[in-house]
Amino acid sequence: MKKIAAIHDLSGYGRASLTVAIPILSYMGYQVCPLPTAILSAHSEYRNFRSFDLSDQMRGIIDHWKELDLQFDALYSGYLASERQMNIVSDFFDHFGNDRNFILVDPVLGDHGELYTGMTPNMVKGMRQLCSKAKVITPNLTEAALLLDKEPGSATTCKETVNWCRSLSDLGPDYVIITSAPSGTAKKVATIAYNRKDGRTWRVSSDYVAATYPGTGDAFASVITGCLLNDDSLPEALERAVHFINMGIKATFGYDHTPLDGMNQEKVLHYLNESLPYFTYELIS
Ligand code: PXL
Repeated sequence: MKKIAAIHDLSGYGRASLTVAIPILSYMGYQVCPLPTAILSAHSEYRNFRSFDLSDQMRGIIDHWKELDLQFDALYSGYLASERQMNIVSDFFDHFGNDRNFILVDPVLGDHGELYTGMTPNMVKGMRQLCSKAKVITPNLTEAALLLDKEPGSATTCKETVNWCRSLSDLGPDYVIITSAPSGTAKKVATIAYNRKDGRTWRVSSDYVAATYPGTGDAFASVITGCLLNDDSLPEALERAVHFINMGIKATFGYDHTPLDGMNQEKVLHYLNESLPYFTYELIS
Protein backbone atom coordinates (compact mmCIF):
# COMPACT_ATOMS: atom_id res chain seq x y z
CA MET A 1 0.00 0.00 0.00
CA LYS A 2 1.28 3.47 -0.77
CA LYS A 3 2.26 5.44 2.31
CA ILE A 4 2.07 9.16 2.91
CA ALA A 5 3.92 10.98 5.69
CA ALA A 6 1.43 13.68 6.68
CA ILE A 7 2.98 16.58 8.61
CA HIS A 8 0.12 18.66 10.02
CA ASP A 9 -1.44 19.62 13.35
CA LEU A 10 -4.21 17.69 15.06
CA SER A 11 -7.02 20.10 15.89
CA GLY A 12 -9.62 18.61 18.21
CA TYR A 13 -12.47 20.75 16.97
CA GLY A 14 -13.16 22.32 13.60
CA ARG A 15 -12.23 20.23 10.64
CA ALA A 16 -8.69 21.05 9.53
CA SER A 17 -5.33 19.47 8.85
CA LEU A 18 -5.08 15.84 10.05
CA THR A 19 -8.80 15.40 10.70
CA VAL A 20 -9.28 16.35 7.05
CA ALA A 21 -6.23 14.69 5.47
CA ILE A 22 -6.57 11.28 7.12
CA PRO A 23 -10.15 10.50 6.04
CA ILE A 24 -9.61 11.80 2.51
CA LEU A 25 -6.38 9.94 1.86
CA SER A 26 -7.61 6.78 3.57
CA TYR A 27 -10.73 6.91 1.44
CA MET A 28 -8.51 7.18 -1.62
CA GLY A 29 -6.74 3.99 -0.57
CA TYR A 30 -3.51 5.23 1.00
CA GLN A 31 -1.91 4.57 4.37
CA VAL A 32 -1.51 7.90 6.17
CA CYS A 33 1.38 8.14 8.62
CA PRO A 34 0.81 11.28 10.72
CA LEU A 35 3.71 13.32 12.04
CA PRO A 36 1.76 15.79 14.21
CA THR A 37 3.20 19.29 14.52
CA ALA A 38 0.94 20.45 17.33
CA ILE A 39 -2.21 19.57 19.18
CA LEU A 40 -4.81 22.32 19.27
CA SER A 41 -8.03 22.44 21.23
CA ALA A 42 -9.65 23.77 18.05
CA HIS A 43 -8.14 25.27 14.90
CA SER A 44 -6.65 28.71 15.18
CA GLU A 45 -9.64 30.62 13.85
CA TYR A 46 -11.56 29.84 17.04
CA ARG A 47 -11.21 32.44 19.79
CA ASN A 48 -8.81 31.54 22.65
CA PHE A 49 -7.67 28.28 21.08
CA ARG A 50 -4.98 26.38 22.99
CA SER A 51 -1.96 25.07 21.09
CA PHE A 52 0.62 22.55 22.28
CA ASP A 53 3.74 22.64 20.12
CA LEU A 54 5.16 19.17 19.45
CA SER A 55 8.60 20.15 18.10
CA ASP A 56 10.49 18.01 20.63
CA GLN A 57 8.17 15.06 20.08
CA MET A 58 8.56 15.44 16.30
CA ARG A 59 12.31 14.96 16.65
CA GLY A 60 11.75 11.76 18.66
CA ILE A 61 9.24 10.41 16.16
CA ILE A 62 11.54 11.19 13.22
CA ASP A 63 14.48 9.50 14.97
CA HIS A 64 12.39 6.37 15.38
CA TRP A 65 11.23 6.48 11.75
CA LYS A 66 14.88 6.74 10.69
CA GLU A 67 15.77 3.72 12.85
CA LEU A 68 12.95 1.80 11.20
CA ASP A 69 14.25 2.94 7.81
CA LEU A 70 10.71 3.82 6.71
CA GLN A 71 10.04 4.70 3.09
CA PHE A 72 7.18 6.91 1.96
CA ASP A 73 5.59 7.40 -1.44
CA ALA A 74 4.74 11.03 -0.66
CA LEU A 75 5.79 13.59 1.95
CA TYR A 76 2.96 16.03 2.53
CA SER A 77 3.22 19.01 4.88
CA GLY A 78 0.69 21.62 5.96
CA TYR A 79 0.29 23.67 9.15
CA LEU A 80 3.49 24.10 11.14
CA ALA A 81 3.22 25.60 14.59
CA SER A 82 6.55 27.38 15.10
CA GLU A 83 9.72 28.65 13.43
CA ARG A 84 11.70 25.68 14.81
CA GLN A 85 9.50 23.28 12.93
CA MET A 86 10.50 24.76 9.58
CA ASN A 87 14.01 23.36 10.12
CA ILE A 88 12.73 20.06 11.45
CA VAL A 89 10.58 19.56 8.36
CA SER A 90 13.36 20.71 6.04
CA ASP A 91 15.66 18.02 7.54
CA PHE A 92 12.82 15.51 7.26
CA PHE A 93 12.50 16.25 3.53
CA ASP A 94 16.27 15.90 3.07
CA HIS A 95 16.28 12.51 4.76
CA PHE A 96 13.06 10.94 3.47
CA GLY A 97 12.79 12.61 0.05
CA ASN A 98 14.18 10.66 -2.92
CA ASP A 99 13.64 10.11 -6.62
CA ARG A 100 10.89 7.52 -6.01
CA ASN A 101 8.61 9.81 -4.02
CA PHE A 102 7.43 13.41 -4.15
CA ILE A 103 7.02 16.27 -1.72
CA LEU A 104 3.88 18.39 -1.59
CA VAL A 105 4.02 21.51 0.57
CA ASP A 106 0.77 23.25 1.39
CA PRO A 107 2.24 26.52 2.71
CA VAL A 108 -0.41 27.19 5.38
CA LEU A 109 0.19 30.79 6.45
CA GLY A 110 -2.99 32.82 6.11
CA ASP A 111 -6.13 33.64 4.19
CA HIS A 112 -8.29 36.60 3.20
CA GLY A 113 -5.24 38.88 3.03
CA GLU A 114 -3.95 38.13 6.55
CA LEU A 115 -1.58 35.82 8.38
CA TYR A 116 -3.27 33.27 10.66
CA THR A 117 -2.92 33.99 14.38
CA GLY A 118 0.49 32.79 15.55
CA MET A 119 2.22 32.95 12.13
CA THR A 120 5.30 35.20 11.96
CA PRO A 121 7.33 36.78 9.13
CA ASN A 122 10.12 34.27 9.88
CA MET A 123 7.65 31.45 9.34
CA VAL A 124 6.90 32.93 5.92
CA LYS A 125 10.64 32.76 5.17
CA GLY A 126 10.83 29.19 6.46
CA MET A 127 7.86 28.18 4.34
CA ARG A 128 9.51 29.72 1.27
CA GLN A 129 12.49 27.47 1.94
CA LEU A 130 10.29 24.40 2.28
CA CYS A 131 8.55 25.28 -0.99
CA SER A 132 11.94 25.22 -2.70
CA LYS A 133 12.23 21.50 -1.80
CA ALA A 134 8.77 20.55 -3.02
CA LYS A 135 7.58 19.16 -6.34
CA VAL A 136 4.11 20.60 -5.76
CA ILE A 137 2.89 23.61 -3.76
CA THR A 138 -0.73 24.65 -3.18
CA PRO A 139 -0.91 28.20 -1.75
CA ASN A 140 -4.14 30.17 -1.66
CA LEU A 141 -3.97 33.68 -3.12
CA THR A 142 -2.95 35.23 0.22
CA GLU A 143 -0.20 32.68 0.79
CA ALA A 144 1.06 33.16 -2.76
CA ALA A 145 1.37 36.91 -2.06
CA LEU A 146 3.15 36.32 1.25
CA LEU A 147 5.61 33.90 -0.35
CA LEU A 148 6.33 36.38 -3.15
CA ASP A 149 6.55 39.31 -0.73
CA LYS A 150 3.68 41.07 -2.49
CA GLU A 151 0.74 42.94 -1.11
CA PRO A 152 -2.09 40.42 -0.50
CA GLY A 153 -4.95 41.34 -2.77
CA SER A 154 -2.68 42.83 -5.42
CA ALA A 155 -3.36 40.08 -7.98
CA THR A 156 -6.80 41.00 -9.22
CA THR A 157 -6.85 39.19 -12.54
CA CYS A 158 -6.38 35.66 -13.73
CA LYS A 159 -3.41 36.79 -15.82
CA GLU A 160 -1.60 38.26 -12.82
CA THR A 161 -2.25 35.07 -10.88
CA VAL A 162 -0.68 33.05 -13.69
CA ASN A 163 2.40 35.29 -13.42
CA TRP A 164 2.49 34.64 -9.69
CA CYS A 165 2.41 30.88 -10.39
CA ARG A 166 5.42 31.28 -12.68
CA SER A 167 7.31 33.37 -10.12
CA LEU A 168 6.59 30.78 -7.42
CA SER A 169 7.84 28.01 -9.67
CA ASP A 170 11.19 29.87 -9.77
CA LEU A 171 11.53 28.81 -6.12
CA GLY A 172 11.80 25.21 -7.39
CA PRO A 173 8.46 23.34 -7.58
CA ASP A 174 7.35 21.70 -10.84
CA TYR A 175 3.66 22.31 -10.11
CA VAL A 176 2.29 25.49 -8.57
CA ILE A 177 -1.42 25.51 -7.82
CA ILE A 178 -3.05 28.73 -6.59
CA THR A 179 -6.51 28.46 -5.05
CA SER A 180 -9.13 31.21 -4.48
CA ALA A 181 -7.86 33.05 -7.55
CA PRO A 182 -9.78 35.74 -9.45
CA SER A 183 -11.75 34.34 -12.37
CA GLY A 184 -12.82 37.50 -14.16
CA THR A 185 -16.39 37.26 -12.86
CA ALA A 186 -17.77 37.68 -9.34
CA LYS A 187 -19.89 34.53 -9.76
CA LYS A 188 -16.92 32.22 -10.16
CA VAL A 189 -13.67 31.50 -8.42
CA ALA A 190 -10.67 30.03 -10.24
CA THR A 191 -8.06 27.47 -9.33
CA ILE A 192 -4.95 27.80 -11.44
CA ALA A 193 -2.20 25.24 -11.93
CA TYR A 194 1.11 25.85 -13.67
CA ASN A 195 3.38 23.05 -14.83
CA ARG A 196 6.94 24.39 -15.09
CA LYS A 197 8.07 21.26 -16.95
CA ASP A 198 5.92 21.84 -20.03
CA GLY A 199 5.02 25.51 -19.51
CA ARG A 200 1.25 24.82 -19.58
CA THR A 201 -1.25 26.50 -17.28
CA TRP A 202 -4.67 25.04 -16.43
CA ARG A 203 -7.75 26.57 -14.90
CA VAL A 204 -10.84 25.11 -13.30
CA SER A 205 -13.60 27.58 -12.45
CA SER A 206 -16.27 26.87 -9.88
CA ASP A 207 -19.31 28.66 -8.50
CA TYR A 208 -18.55 31.29 -5.91
CA VAL A 209 -20.38 30.52 -2.64
CA ALA A 210 -20.83 33.37 -0.15
CA ALA A 211 -19.36 31.53 2.83
CA THR A 212 -15.86 30.45 3.82
CA TYR A 213 -15.09 27.23 5.58
CA PRO A 214 -11.69 26.74 7.24
CA GLY A 215 -9.96 23.52 6.29
CA THR A 216 -11.00 23.53 2.64
CA GLY A 217 -7.38 24.24 1.66
CA ASP A 218 -6.32 21.13 3.60
CA ALA A 219 -8.97 19.07 1.82
CA PHE A 220 -7.86 20.47 -1.53
CA ALA A 221 -4.16 19.69 -0.98
CA SER A 222 -5.01 16.21 0.32
CA VAL A 223 -7.01 15.34 -2.79
CA ILE A 224 -4.20 16.67 -5.02
CA THR A 225 -1.70 14.49 -3.12
CA GLY A 226 -3.89 11.41 -3.56
CA CYS A 227 -4.54 12.04 -7.25
CA LEU A 228 -0.87 12.62 -8.11
CA LEU A 229 0.06 9.42 -6.25
CA ASN A 230 -2.48 7.73 -8.49
CA ASP A 231 -0.62 9.09 -11.56
CA ASP A 232 -3.44 11.43 -12.54
CA SER A 233 -2.37 14.30 -14.82
CA LEU A 234 -2.14 17.76 -13.26
CA PRO A 235 -5.46 18.97 -14.76
CA GLU A 236 -7.24 15.74 -13.74
CA ALA A 237 -6.00 16.15 -10.17
CA LEU A 238 -7.06 19.79 -10.24
CA GLU A 239 -10.52 18.90 -11.52
CA ARG A 240 -11.12 16.24 -8.88
CA ALA A 241 -9.92 18.44 -6.02
CA VAL A 242 -12.02 21.43 -7.11
CA HIS A 243 -15.07 19.20 -7.66
CA PHE A 244 -14.67 17.65 -4.20
CA ILE A 245 -14.42 21.03 -2.45
CA ASN A 246 -17.32 22.39 -4.45
CA MET A 247 -19.54 19.44 -3.52
CA GLY A 248 -18.41 19.68 0.11
CA ILE A 249 -19.24 23.37 0.28
CA LYS A 250 -22.64 22.81 -1.28
CA ALA A 251 -23.31 19.91 1.12
CA THR A 252 -22.75 22.43 3.92
CA PHE A 253 -24.12 25.74 2.70
CA GLY A 254 -27.72 24.53 2.65
CA TYR A 255 -27.70 23.78 6.38
CA ASP A 256 -27.95 26.13 9.32
CA HIS A 257 -24.29 25.65 10.14
CA THR A 258 -21.45 27.52 11.85
CA PRO A 259 -18.94 28.16 9.03
CA LEU A 260 -15.97 27.87 11.44
CA ASP A 261 -16.81 24.18 11.87
CA GLY A 262 -15.67 23.56 8.30
CA MET A 263 -17.39 21.75 5.46
CA ASN A 264 -19.40 18.55 5.87
CA GLN A 265 -16.81 16.44 4.14
CA GLU A 266 -18.24 13.25 5.63
CA LYS A 267 -21.19 13.65 3.26
CA VAL A 268 -19.05 13.85 0.14
CA LEU A 269 -16.12 11.48 0.70
CA HIS A 270 -17.73 8.94 -1.63
CA TYR A 271 -17.19 11.29 -4.61
CA LEU A 272 -13.46 10.65 -4.27
CA ASN A 273 -13.86 7.14 -5.63
CA GLU A 274 -16.41 7.91 -8.34
CA SER A 275 -15.57 8.85 -11.89
CA LEU A 276 -16.08 12.51 -12.67
CA PRO A 277 -19.15 13.24 -14.82
CA TYR A 278 -17.13 15.49 -17.15
CA PHE A 279 -13.96 17.53 -17.20
CA THR A 280 -14.21 21.31 -17.14
CA TYR A 281 -10.54 22.19 -17.07
CA GLU A 282 -9.23 24.68 -19.61
CA LEU A 283 -5.75 25.23 -20.94
CA ILE A 284 -5.24 28.97 -20.50
CA SER A 285 -1.61 29.46 -21.52
O1 PXL B 1 -6.72 25.02 7.32
C1 PXL B 1 -5.47 25.41 7.66
C2 PXL B 1 -5.23 25.29 9.13
C3 PXL B 1 -4.60 24.19 9.62
N1 PXL B 1 -4.35 24.02 10.94
C4 PXL B 1 -4.74 24.95 11.82
C5 PXL B 1 -5.39 26.09 11.38
C6 PXL B 1 -5.64 26.28 10.00
C7 PXL B 1 -6.34 27.45 9.53
O2 PXL B 1 -6.87 28.23 10.26
O3 PXL B 1 -5.78 27.00 12.27
C8 PXL B 1 -4.47 24.76 13.27
